[in-house]
Amino acid sequence: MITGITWIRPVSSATEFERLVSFFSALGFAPGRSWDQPAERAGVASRGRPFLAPLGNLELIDGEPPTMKTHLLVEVTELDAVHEVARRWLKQHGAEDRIEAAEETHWKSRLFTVEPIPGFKVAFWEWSDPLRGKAVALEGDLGAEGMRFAIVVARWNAVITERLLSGALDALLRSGARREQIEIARVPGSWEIPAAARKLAETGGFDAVIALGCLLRGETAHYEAIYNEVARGIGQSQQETGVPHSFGVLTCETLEQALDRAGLKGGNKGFEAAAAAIEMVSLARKIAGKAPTGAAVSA
Ligand code: DLZ
Repeated sequence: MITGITWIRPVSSATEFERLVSFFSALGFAPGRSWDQPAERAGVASRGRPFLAPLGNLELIDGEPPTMKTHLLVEVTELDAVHEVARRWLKQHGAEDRIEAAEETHWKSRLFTVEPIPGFKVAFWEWSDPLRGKAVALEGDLGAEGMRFAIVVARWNAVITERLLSGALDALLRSGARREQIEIARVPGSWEIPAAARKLAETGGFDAVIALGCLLRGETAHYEAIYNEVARGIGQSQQETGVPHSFGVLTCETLEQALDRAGLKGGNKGFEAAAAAIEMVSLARKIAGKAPTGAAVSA
């Protein structure tokens, strides 16, 4: 039984590797289970960073139309938003000229090609027919231009929470938020997050609140009680203020597990929480835009 396809893309240097990891992360690919093989085991050190997509397929092509000369073809929704993220990434890496404008194809879709590193072309495309290939659903985008965020970060286990904060800022700034539109509030521990989150939400000055903390079971008396209360408090603040709150409070058995989720093997949950916040603000705005005249939907 065939269960999946993995397209292996060897790279020629560590720099190229880091660049591609950065590029695909910026584009919003979900990270898979990464691996690092020490030299002692296989004679040469190696590492892998998989990126996941909901669907994959192998397509053999005869005749090779020009658009198929790329090395990787990625189907997306919101092509223009993806183009903008890719363009910004290239600008940051001094390679603005390695992206093409999106163009119509002969197969009822739009497509653009980008070259994150010389010689490696990736094409992103979307169906032109709005109902084809797209989820028939309201969905938030990942563009954060013009959005205002409050981040509440606990000082307890700062070695973890500072990493979550860096991840969250990275996600917001890379998605187009401006630093002056991000307020950071520090609280002693996770227990204090809900109260601060609520105060910030109630000011009306923020489109979303991002909660970052870290509870370690082994080191936290009444771990379950604290965790439940923190989760409940953040949820309650979200429901009662109507301001989206994203949940970036790690609950781990050990410090090692927490480190994995704060930027090592398990991605960065601060980054993910910030991305969720952006998406929810965008979704709220779309829902507000759909409301019939006179209906009260607050974004
Ligand atoms: C007291 C405490 C303990 C034991 N463990 C943690 C933890 O793992 N993570 C965390 O964010 N905070 C912890 N705290 C502190 C409480 O959240 C709170 O700040 C204090 O009890 C003061 O109210």
